[in-house]
Amino acid sequence: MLSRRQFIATSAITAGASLLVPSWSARAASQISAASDDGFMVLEPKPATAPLAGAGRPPVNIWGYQGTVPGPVIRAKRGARIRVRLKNGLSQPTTVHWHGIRISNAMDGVPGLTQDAVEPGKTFDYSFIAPDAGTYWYHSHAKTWEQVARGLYGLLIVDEDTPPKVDRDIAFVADDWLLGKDGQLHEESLGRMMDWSHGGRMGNWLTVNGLTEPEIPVRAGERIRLRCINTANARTMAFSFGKLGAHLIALDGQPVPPEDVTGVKLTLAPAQRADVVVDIQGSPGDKLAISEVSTRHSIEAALFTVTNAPPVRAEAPNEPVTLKPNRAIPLPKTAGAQMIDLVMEGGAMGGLRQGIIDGKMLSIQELVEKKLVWTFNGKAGMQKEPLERIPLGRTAVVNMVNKTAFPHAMHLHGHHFRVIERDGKPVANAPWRDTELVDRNEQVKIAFVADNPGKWLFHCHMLEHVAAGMITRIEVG
Ligand SMILES: [Cu+2]
Repeated sequence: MLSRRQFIATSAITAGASLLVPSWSARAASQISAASDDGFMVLEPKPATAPLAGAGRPPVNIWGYQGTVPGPVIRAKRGARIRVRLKNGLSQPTTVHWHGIRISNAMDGVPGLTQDAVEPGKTFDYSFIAPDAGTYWYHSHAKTWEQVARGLYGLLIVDEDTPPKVDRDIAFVADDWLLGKDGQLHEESLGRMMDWSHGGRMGNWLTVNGLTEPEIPVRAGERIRLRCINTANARTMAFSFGKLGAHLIALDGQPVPPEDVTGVKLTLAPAQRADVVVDIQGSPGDKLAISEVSTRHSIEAALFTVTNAPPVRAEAPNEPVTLKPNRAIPLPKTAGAQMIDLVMEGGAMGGLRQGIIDGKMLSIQELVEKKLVWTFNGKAGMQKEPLERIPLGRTAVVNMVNKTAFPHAMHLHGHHFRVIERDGKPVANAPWRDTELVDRNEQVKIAFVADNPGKWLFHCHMLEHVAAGMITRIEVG
Protein backbone atom coordinates (compact mmCIF):
# COMPACT_ATOMS: atom_id res chain seq x y z
CA MET A 1 0.00 0.00 0.00
CA LEU A 2 2.91 2.26 0.65
CA SER A 3 3.39 3.19 -2.94
CA ARG A 4 -0.10 3.06 -4.34
CA ARG A 5 -0.19 6.71 -5.24
CA GLN A 6 3.26 6.59 -6.79
CA PHE A 7 2.37 3.46 -8.71
CA ILE A 8 -0.42 4.96 -10.75
CA ALA A 9 -2.65 7.91 -10.17
CA THR A 10 -5.81 6.65 -8.60
CA SER A 11 -9.02 7.21 -10.40
CA ALA A 12 -12.15 6.83 -8.40
CA ILE A 13 -14.92 4.96 -10.10
CA THR A 14 -18.52 4.96 -9.15
CA ALA A 15 -19.62 1.48 -8.47
CA GLY A 16 -22.03 1.68 -5.64
CA ALA A 17 -24.42 -0.82 -7.06
CA SER A 18 -21.83 -3.55 -7.28
CA LEU A 19 -20.92 -3.02 -3.65
CA LEU A 20 -24.34 -3.85 -2.35
CA VAL A 21 -24.61 -7.14 -0.65
CA PRO A 22 -27.23 -8.76 -2.83
CA SER A 23 -30.19 -10.35 -1.23
CA TRP A 24 -29.77 -14.09 -1.36
CA SER A 25 -33.29 -14.90 -2.38
CA ALA A 26 -33.59 -12.28 -5.08
CA ARG A 27 -30.24 -12.69 -6.71
CA ALA A 28 -29.07 -16.17 -5.90
CA ALA A 29 -29.06 -17.19 -9.52
CA SER A 30 -26.94 -14.28 -10.62
CA GLN A 31 -24.58 -14.75 -7.72
CA ILE A 32 -23.97 -18.46 -8.03
CA SER A 33 -24.05 -19.76 -11.55
CA ALA A 34 -25.87 -22.86 -12.58
CA ALA A 35 -27.64 -24.04 -9.45
CA SER A 36 -28.10 -27.71 -10.14
CA ASP A 37 -31.29 -29.77 -9.90
CA ASP A 38 -30.27 -31.20 -6.55
CA GLY A 39 -30.07 -27.75 -4.97
CA PHE A 40 -26.29 -27.36 -5.07
CA MET A 41 -24.93 -24.02 -6.16
CA VAL A 42 -21.93 -24.40 -8.43
CA LEU A 43 -18.90 -22.42 -7.29
CA GLU A 44 -16.19 -22.35 -9.91
CA PRO A 45 -12.72 -20.95 -9.28
CA LYS A 46 -11.13 -20.02 -12.59
CA PRO A 47 -8.70 -17.60 -14.21
CA ALA A 48 -10.21 -14.27 -15.23
CA THR A 49 -9.47 -10.57 -15.31
CA ALA A 50 -10.63 -7.90 -12.88
CA PRO A 51 -10.50 -4.09 -12.97
CA LEU A 52 -8.51 -3.92 -9.73
CA ALA A 53 -6.37 -0.95 -10.64
CA GLY A 54 -9.21 1.37 -11.60
CA ALA A 55 -10.83 2.83 -14.69
CA GLY A 56 -8.53 3.43 -17.63
CA ARG A 57 -6.00 0.87 -16.42
CA PRO A 58 -5.58 -2.58 -17.90
CA PRO A 59 -7.54 -5.32 -16.17
CA VAL A 60 -5.48 -7.58 -13.92
CA ASN A 61 -5.21 -11.33 -14.39
CA ILE A 62 -6.67 -12.96 -11.31
CA TRP A 63 -8.14 -16.25 -10.17
CA GLY A 64 -11.66 -15.80 -8.90
CA TYR A 65 -14.73 -17.77 -7.94
CA GLN A 66 -17.07 -17.42 -10.94
CA GLY A 67 -14.20 -15.35 -12.37
CA THR A 68 -14.83 -12.43 -10.01
CA VAL A 69 -12.94 -10.97 -7.07
CA PRO A 70 -14.26 -11.00 -4.45
CA GLY A 71 -16.23 -14.11 -5.37
CA PRO A 72 -20.02 -14.10 -5.18
CA VAL A 73 -21.60 -13.40 -1.82
CA ILE A 74 -22.96 -16.63 -0.40
CA ARG A 75 -25.85 -15.82 1.87
CA ALA A 76 -28.18 -17.91 3.99
CA LYS A 77 -30.44 -17.70 7.02
CA ARG A 78 -29.02 -18.84 10.32
CA GLY A 79 -29.55 -22.57 10.73
CA ALA A 80 -30.12 -23.14 7.02
CA ARG A 81 -28.22 -25.74 5.04
CA ILE A 82 -25.72 -24.38 2.55
CA ARG A 83 -24.99 -26.57 -0.45
CA VAL A 84 -22.11 -25.65 -2.70
CA ARG A 85 -20.59 -27.75 -5.47
CA LEU A 86 -16.97 -26.75 -5.98
CA LYS A 87 -16.05 -27.21 -9.65
CA ASN A 88 -12.35 -26.74 -10.09
CA GLY A 89 -11.66 -24.56 -13.13
CA LEU A 90 -8.02 -24.00 -12.15
CA SER A 91 -4.92 -25.78 -13.42
CA GLN A 92 -4.01 -26.92 -9.89
CA PRO A 93 -5.84 -28.70 -7.04
CA THR A 94 -7.99 -26.64 -4.68
CA THR A 95 -10.49 -26.79 -1.79
CA VAL A 96 -12.81 -24.32 -0.05
CA HIS A 97 -12.61 -23.47 3.65
CA TRP A 98 -15.61 -21.81 5.33
CA HIS A 99 -13.78 -19.54 7.71
CA GLY A 100 -15.32 -18.97 11.13
CA ILE A 101 -18.22 -21.38 10.69
CA ARG A 102 -18.67 -23.93 13.48
CA ILE A 103 -18.92 -26.53 10.77
CA SER A 104 -18.89 -30.32 10.71
CA ASN A 105 -15.30 -31.46 10.32
CA ALA A 106 -15.71 -33.26 6.98
CA MET A 107 -16.81 -29.96 5.37
CA ASP A 108 -13.92 -27.84 6.69
CA GLY A 109 -12.04 -27.93 3.39
CA VAL A 110 -8.53 -28.76 4.56
CA PRO A 111 -6.72 -30.92 1.98
CA GLY A 112 -4.93 -33.90 3.45
CA LEU A 113 -6.85 -33.59 6.72
CA THR A 114 -10.60 -33.39 6.11
CA GLN A 115 -10.71 -34.18 2.37
CA ASP A 116 -8.54 -34.81 -0.66
CA ALA A 117 -7.72 -31.75 -2.73
CA VAL A 118 -10.04 -31.40 -5.71
CA GLU A 119 -8.15 -31.94 -8.96
CA PRO A 120 -8.62 -29.66 -11.99
CA GLY A 121 -11.93 -30.37 -13.72
CA LYS A 122 -13.27 -32.34 -10.74
CA THR A 123 -15.99 -31.42 -8.24
CA PHE A 124 -16.60 -31.69 -4.50
CA ASP A 125 -19.91 -31.17 -2.70
CA TYR A 126 -19.97 -29.07 0.45
CA SER A 127 -23.15 -29.31 2.51
CA PHE A 128 -23.33 -27.84 5.97
CA ILE A 129 -25.43 -25.93 8.47
CA ALA A 130 -24.35 -22.42 9.45
CA PRO A 131 -25.26 -22.31 13.15
CA ASP A 132 -24.35 -18.67 13.80
CA ALA A 133 -25.49 -15.46 12.16
CA GLY A 134 -22.76 -13.05 11.15
CA THR A 135 -20.09 -12.10 8.66
CA TYR A 136 -17.86 -14.97 7.54
CA TRP A 137 -15.88 -15.75 4.45
CA TYR A 138 -14.81 -18.59 2.26
CA HIS A 139 -11.44 -19.02 0.63
CA SER A 140 -9.16 -21.57 -0.95
CA HIS A 141 -7.29 -23.73 1.55
CA ALA A 142 -4.89 -25.25 -0.98
CA LYS A 143 -1.62 -23.46 -1.66
CA THR A 144 -3.33 -20.53 0.00
CA TRP A 145 -0.30 -18.25 -0.25
CA GLU A 146 -0.82 -18.33 -4.02
CA GLN A 147 -4.54 -19.03 -4.46
CA VAL A 148 -5.79 -16.40 -1.99
CA ALA A 149 -3.21 -13.89 -3.26
CA ARG A 150 -4.66 -14.38 -6.75
CA GLY A 151 -8.19 -13.66 -5.53
CA LEU A 152 -9.87 -16.88 -4.39
CA TYR A 153 -12.13 -15.66 -1.62
CA GLY A 154 -15.61 -14.29 -1.02
CA LEU A 155 -18.04 -13.23 1.71
CA LEU A 156 -20.29 -15.73 3.45
CA ILE A 157 -23.13 -13.95 5.19
CA VAL A 158 -25.43 -15.71 7.61
CA ASP A 159 -28.51 -13.63 8.36
CA GLU A 160 -30.01 -13.23 11.81
CA ASP A 161 -33.50 -14.63 12.39
CA THR A 162 -34.57 -11.00 12.67
CA PRO A 163 -31.90 -8.82 11.05
CA PRO A 164 -31.32 -5.47 12.75
CA LYS A 165 -32.93 -2.42 11.16
CA VAL A 166 -30.53 -0.71 8.79
CA ASP A 167 -31.17 0.99 5.47
CA ARG A 168 -28.47 -0.91 3.61
CA ASP A 169 -26.08 -3.78 4.07
CA ILE A 170 -22.79 -3.26 2.22
CA ALA A 171 -19.67 -5.36 1.78
CA PHE A 172 -16.29 -3.83 2.64
CA VAL A 173 -13.82 -6.48 1.51
CA ALA A 174 -10.30 -5.06 1.76
CA ASP A 175 -7.35 -6.66 0.01
CA ASP A 176 -3.71 -5.83 -0.42
CA TRP A 177 -2.38 -6.69 -3.88
CA LEU A 178 1.21 -6.74 -5.03
CA LEU A 179 1.20 -5.35 -8.57
CA GLY A 180 4.25 -5.04 -10.79
CA LYS A 181 5.23 -2.12 -13.01
CA ASP A 182 3.13 -3.62 -15.80
CA GLY A 183 0.06 -3.34 -13.58
CA GLN A 184 -0.26 -7.12 -13.35
CA LEU A 185 0.00 -9.34 -10.31
CA HIS A 186 3.66 -9.61 -9.30
CA GLU A 187 4.02 -13.35 -9.85
CA GLU A 188 7.76 -13.64 -9.36
CA SER A 189 7.36 -12.90 -5.66
CA LEU A 190 4.84 -15.69 -5.05
CA GLY A 191 6.74 -18.17 -2.90
CA ARG A 192 9.66 -15.79 -2.26
CA MET A 193 11.59 -16.94 0.83
CA MET A 194 12.36 -13.36 1.79
CA ASP A 195 8.63 -12.78 2.43
CA TRP A 196 8.06 -16.18 3.98
CA SER A 197 10.74 -15.58 6.61
CA HIS A 198 9.71 -11.98 7.32
CA GLY A 199 6.25 -10.44 7.65
CA GLY A 200 4.74 -12.25 4.66
CA ARG A 201 4.06 -11.00 1.14
CA MET A 202 2.97 -7.38 1.42
CA GLY A 203 1.18 -5.61 -1.38
CA ASN A 204 1.34 -2.12 -2.84
CA TRP A 205 -2.25 -1.75 -3.96
CA LEU A 206 -5.35 -1.53 -1.78
CA THR A 207 -8.74 -2.55 -3.11
CA VAL A 208 -12.16 -2.56 -1.50
CA ASN A 209 -14.60 -5.03 -3.08
CA GLY A 210 -12.07 -5.53 -5.87
CA LEU A 211 -12.06 -1.82 -6.77
CA THR A 212 -9.65 1.04 -6.27
CA GLU A 213 -11.03 3.68 -3.91
CA PRO A 214 -14.66 3.00 -4.85
CA GLU A 215 -17.18 5.82 -4.55
CA ILE A 216 -20.42 4.71 -2.98
CA PRO A 217 -23.43 7.02 -3.41
CA VAL A 218 -25.29 7.46 -0.13
CA ARG A 219 -28.18 9.55 1.16
CA ALA A 220 -27.97 11.82 4.14
CA GLY A 221 -29.39 10.16 7.22
CA GLU A 222 -28.77 6.64 5.92
CA ARG A 223 -27.79 3.94 8.39
CA ILE A 224 -25.52 1.35 6.76
CA ARG A 225 -24.18 -1.95 8.02
CA LEU A 226 -20.67 -2.52 6.72
CA ARG A 227 -19.33 -6.07 6.51
CA CYS A 228 -15.63 -5.34 6.89
CA ILE A 229 -12.99 -7.98 6.28
CA ASN A 230 -9.27 -8.09 5.67
CA THR A 231 -8.55 -10.74 3.02
CA ALA A 232 -4.86 -9.86 2.63
CA ASN A 233 -2.25 -12.61 2.73
CA ALA A 234 -0.21 -10.93 5.43
CA ARG A 235 -0.89 -7.23 5.97
CA THR A 236 -2.65 -6.20 9.15
CA MET A 237 -4.82 -3.24 8.22
CA ALA A 238 -6.42 -0.51 10.29
CA PHE A 239 -9.40 1.57 9.26
CA SER A 240 -10.58 4.97 10.35
CA PHE A 241 -14.17 5.94 9.64
CA GLY A 242 -13.22 9.60 9.66
CA LYS A 243 -16.23 11.87 10.06
CA LEU A 244 -18.69 9.02 9.76
CA GLY A 245 -20.54 8.21 12.93
CA ALA A 246 -19.62 4.57 13.40
CA HIS A 247 -20.26 1.84 15.91
CA LEU A 248 -18.94 -1.68 16.09
CA ILE A 249 -21.54 -4.44 16.50
CA ALA A 250 -19.68 -7.71 15.77
CA LEU A 251 -16.19 -9.18 15.53
CA ASP A 252 -15.40 -12.35 13.57
CA GLY A 253 -19.14 -12.81 13.06
CA GLN A 254 -20.03 -12.81 16.76
CA PRO A 255 -22.04 -9.91 18.25
CA VAL A 256 -20.33 -7.52 20.66
CA PRO A 257 -21.96 -4.82 22.80
CA PRO A 258 -22.20 -1.72 20.56
CA GLU A 259 -19.04 0.36 20.78
CA ASP A 260 -18.54 3.83 19.35
CA VAL A 261 -15.65 3.67 16.87
CA THR A 262 -16.07 7.15 15.39
CA GLY A 263 -12.58 8.46 14.76
CA VAL A 264 -11.06 5.29 16.18
CA LYS A 265 -8.45 3.12 14.47
CA LEU A 266 -10.05 -0.28 13.95
CA THR A 267 -7.41 -2.96 13.44
CA LEU A 268 -8.14 -6.00 11.29
CA ALA A 269 -5.50 -8.71 11.04
CA PRO A 270 -5.68 -11.01 8.01
CA ALA A 271 -8.96 -13.00 8.08
CA GLN A 272 -10.55 -10.91 10.84
CA ARG A 273 -13.97 -9.31 10.34
CA ALA A 274 -15.82 -6.42 11.92
CA ASP A 275 -19.45 -5.43 11.42
CA VAL A 276 -19.67 -1.66 11.70
CA VAL A 277 -22.80 0.48 11.45
CA VAL A 278 -22.22 3.94 9.99
CA ASP A 279 -24.64 6.85 10.09
CA ILE A 280 -24.35 9.21 7.14
CA GLN A 281 -24.46 12.88 8.05
CA GLY A 282 -23.67 15.52 5.46
CA SER A 283 -24.84 17.65 2.58
CA PRO A 284 -25.15 16.75 -1.10
CA GLY A 285 -21.71 16.48 -2.67
CA ASP A 286 -19.89 15.69 0.59
CA LYS A 287 -17.35 12.93 0.31
CA LEU A 288 -16.90 10.94 3.48
CA ALA A 289 -13.82 8.72 3.46
CA ILE A 290 -12.99 5.47 5.15
CA SER A 291 -9.21 5.41 5.32
CA GLU A 292 -6.60 2.72 5.76
CA VAL A 293 -4.32 4.06 8.49
CA SER A 294 -1.97 1.23 9.43
CA THR A 295 1.05 3.02 7.96
CA ARG A 296 2.24 6.61 8.12
CA HIS A 297 0.61 7.17 4.75
CA SER A 298 -3.13 7.18 5.24
CA ILE A 299 -4.98 5.96 2.13
CA GLU A 300 -8.59 6.60 1.26
CA ALA A 301 -9.99 3.11 0.94
CA ALA A 302 -13.54 4.05 -0.08
CA LEU A 303 -15.62 7.20 -0.33
CA PHE A 304 -19.24 7.70 0.58
CA THR A 305 -20.61 10.47 -1.65
CA VAL A 306 -23.76 12.15 -0.41
CA THR A 307 -26.27 12.45 -3.26
CA ASN A 308 -28.94 15.08 -3.87
CA ALA A 309 -31.70 12.73 -2.79
CA PRO A 310 -33.73 13.93 0.18
CA PRO A 311 -32.41 12.75 3.55
CA VAL A 312 -33.59 9.36 4.77
CA ARG A 313 -34.00 10.86 8.22
CA ALA A 314 -33.23 14.28 9.64
CA GLU A 315 -30.90 13.16 12.38
CA ALA A 316 -28.84 10.10 13.13
CA PRO A 317 -30.74 7.62 15.30
CA ASN A 318 -29.91 7.90 18.97
CA GLU A 319 -29.88 4.19 19.61
CA PRO A 320 -27.01 2.05 18.36
CA VAL A 321 -27.76 -1.22 16.59
CA THR A 322 -27.57 -4.17 18.96
CA LEU A 323 -27.28 -7.75 17.75
CA LYS A 324 -28.75 -10.62 19.71
CA PRO A 325 -26.15 -13.17 20.79
CA ASN A 326 -25.77 -16.24 18.61
CA ARG A 327 -26.56 -19.75 19.73
CA ALA A 328 -24.67 -19.93 22.99
CA ILE A 329 -21.01 -20.67 22.62
CA PRO A 330 -20.24 -22.72 25.74
CA LEU A 331 -18.31 -20.74 28.31
CA PRO A 332 -14.86 -22.14 29.03
CA LYS A 333 -14.34 -23.40 32.58
CA THR A 334 -10.70 -22.80 33.31
CA ALA A 335 -10.72 -24.95 36.45
CA GLY A 336 -9.72 -28.40 35.25
CA ALA A 337 -9.03 -27.16 31.73
CA GLN A 338 -6.54 -28.87 29.47
CA MET A 339 -3.51 -26.57 29.41
CA ILE A 340 -1.69 -26.36 26.08
CA ASP A 341 1.51 -24.45 25.41
CA LEU A 342 2.23 -23.02 22.01
CA VAL A 343 5.61 -21.36 21.67
CA MET A 344 6.21 -19.62 18.36
CA GLU A 345 9.78 -19.37 17.15
CA GLY A 346 11.75 -18.78 13.99
CA GLY A 347 11.63 -16.37 11.10
CA ALA A 348 14.12 -13.66 10.28
CA MET A 349 15.90 -12.28 13.34
CA GLY A 350 14.49 -15.24 15.29
CA GLY A 351 17.77 -17.12 15.68
CA LEU A 352 16.19 -20.49 14.87
CA ARG A 353 18.90 -23.18 14.65
CA GLN A 354 16.86 -26.35 14.29
CA GLY A 355 13.38 -27.79 14.14
CA ILE A 356 11.66 -31.15 14.48
CA ILE A 357 9.66 -32.92 11.78
CA ASP A 358 7.94 -36.10 13.01
CA GLY A 359 10.49 -36.70 15.73
CA LYS A 360 13.56 -36.02 13.59
CA MET A 361 15.70 -32.99 14.39
CA LEU A 362 16.70 -30.98 11.32
CA SER A 363 19.22 -28.16 11.11
CA ILE A 364 18.06 -24.76 9.95
CA GLN A 365 19.80 -25.40 6.63
CA GLU A 366 17.81 -28.61 6.15
CA LEU A 367 14.61 -26.81 7.13
CA VAL A 368 15.22 -23.95 4.72
CA GLU A 369 15.64 -26.48 1.91
CA LYS A 370 12.08 -27.57 2.72
CA LYS A 371 11.00 -23.90 2.90
CA LEU A 372 10.26 -24.26 6.63
CA VAL A 373 11.50 -21.43 8.82
CA TRP A 374 8.98 -21.19 11.69
CA THR A 375 8.20 -23.61 14.52
CA PHE A 376 5.46 -24.25 17.08
CA ASN A 377 6.98 -25.89 20.17
CA GLY A 378 10.12 -26.59 18.17
CA LYS A 379 8.22 -28.42 15.42
CA ALA A 380 8.21 -27.13 11.85
CA GLY A 381 5.04 -27.58 9.84
CA MET A 382 2.32 -30.22 10.02
CA GLN A 383 3.35 -33.30 12.04
CA LYS A 384 1.92 -36.82 12.08
CA GLU A 385 0.92 -36.24 15.71
CA PRO A 386 -1.52 -33.46 16.68
CA LEU A 387 -0.58 -30.66 19.03
CA GLU A 388 -3.10 -32.08 21.48
CA ARG A 389 -6.01 -34.50 21.78
CA ILE A 390 -8.90 -33.00 23.73
CA PRO A 391 -11.88 -34.96 25.04
CA LEU A 392 -15.21 -33.74 23.63
CA GLY A 393 -16.69 -31.03 25.82
CA ARG A 394 -13.54 -30.24 27.77
CA THR A 395 -12.23 -26.69 28.07
CA ALA A 396 -8.83 -26.09 26.50
CA VAL A 397 -6.57 -23.18 27.37
CA VAL A 398 -3.83 -22.41 24.88
CA ASN A 399 -0.96 -20.29 26.12
CA MET A 400 0.56 -18.69 23.03
CA VAL A 401 4.01 -17.21 23.45
CA ASN A 402 5.36 -15.30 20.47
CA LYS A 403 9.16 -15.43 20.57
CA THR A 404 9.51 -14.23 16.98
CA ALA A 405 10.16 -10.75 15.67
CA PHE A 406 6.78 -10.61 13.87
CA PRO A 407 3.08 -10.55 14.80
CA HIS A 408 0.97 -13.60 13.94
CA ALA A 409 -2.79 -13.85 13.34
CA MET A 410 -3.68 -17.19 14.91
CA HIS A 411 -6.77 -18.95 13.54
CA LEU A 412 -8.52 -21.96 15.07
CA HIS A 413 -10.84 -23.96 12.84
CA GLY A 414 -14.29 -25.13 13.91
CA HIS A 415 -14.51 -23.16 17.17
CA HIS A 416 -14.69 -19.69 18.60
CA PHE A 417 -12.43 -18.80 21.49
CA ARG A 418 -11.84 -15.84 23.78
CA VAL A 419 -8.71 -14.26 25.15
CA ILE A 420 -8.48 -14.75 28.93
CA GLU A 421 -5.00 -13.39 29.56
CA ARG A 422 -2.57 -11.06 27.81
CA ASP A 423 1.03 -10.65 28.97
CA GLY A 424 0.14 -12.18 32.33
CA LYS A 425 -2.83 -9.89 32.97
CA PRO A 426 -6.30 -11.45 33.12
CA VAL A 427 -8.79 -10.27 30.48
CA ALA A 428 -12.50 -10.44 31.31
CA ASN A 429 -15.36 -10.86 28.83
CA ALA A 430 -13.22 -10.61 25.72
CA PRO A 431 -15.13 -10.96 22.42
CA TRP A 432 -15.46 -14.36 20.77
CA ARG A 433 -12.99 -14.68 17.94
CA ASP A 434 -11.77 -17.19 15.41
CA THR A 435 -8.60 -15.26 14.62
CA GLU A 436 -6.47 -13.39 17.13
CA LEU A 437 -3.41 -11.25 16.56
CA VAL A 438 -0.44 -12.12 18.77
CA ASP A 439 2.15 -9.39 18.68
CA ARG A 440 5.89 -9.92 18.76
CA ASN A 441 7.10 -10.80 22.25
CA GLU A 442 3.51 -11.05 23.38
CA GLN A 443 1.91 -13.81 25.42
CA VAL A 444 -1.80 -14.47 24.89
CA LYS A 445 -3.91 -17.13 26.58
CA ILE A 446 -7.11 -18.20 24.86
CA ALA A 447 -9.84 -20.54 26.09
CA PHE A 448 -12.59 -22.51 24.39
CA VAL A 449 -14.74 -25.54 24.94
CA ALA A 450 -13.71 -28.27 22.53
CA ASP A 451 -17.30 -29.12 21.60
CA ASN A 452 -16.87 -29.85 17.91
CA PRO A 453 -15.46 -33.30 17.16
CA GLY A 454 -12.78 -33.71 14.52
CA LYS A 455 -9.35 -32.68 13.35
CA TRP A 456 -9.06 -28.91 13.48
CA LEU A 457 -6.22 -26.80 12.16
CA PHE A 458 -4.66 -24.17 14.34
CA HIS A 459 -2.37 -21.92 12.31
CA CYS A 460 -1.11 -18.47 11.55
CA HIS A 461 -3.28 -16.73 8.94
CA MET A 462 -0.35 -14.85 7.51
CA LEU A 463 -0.38 -17.18 4.54
CA GLU A 464 3.38 -17.23 3.98
CA HIS A 465 3.90 -18.13 7.64
CA VAL A 466 1.50 -21.06 7.61
CA ALA A 467 3.20 -22.35 4.46
CA ALA A 468 6.60 -21.98 6.14
CA GLY A 469 5.80 -23.96 9.25
CA MET A 470 3.27 -22.18 11.50
CA ILE A 471 0.65 -24.89 11.43
CA THR A 472 -0.59 -27.56 13.80
CA ARG A 473 -3.89 -29.20 14.71
CA ILE A 474 -5.95 -30.31 17.64
CA GLU A 475 -8.07 -33.45 17.68
CA VAL A 476 -11.35 -33.23 19.54
CA GLY A 477 -13.22 -36.31 20.75
CU1 LIG B 1 2.45 -15.53 11.28
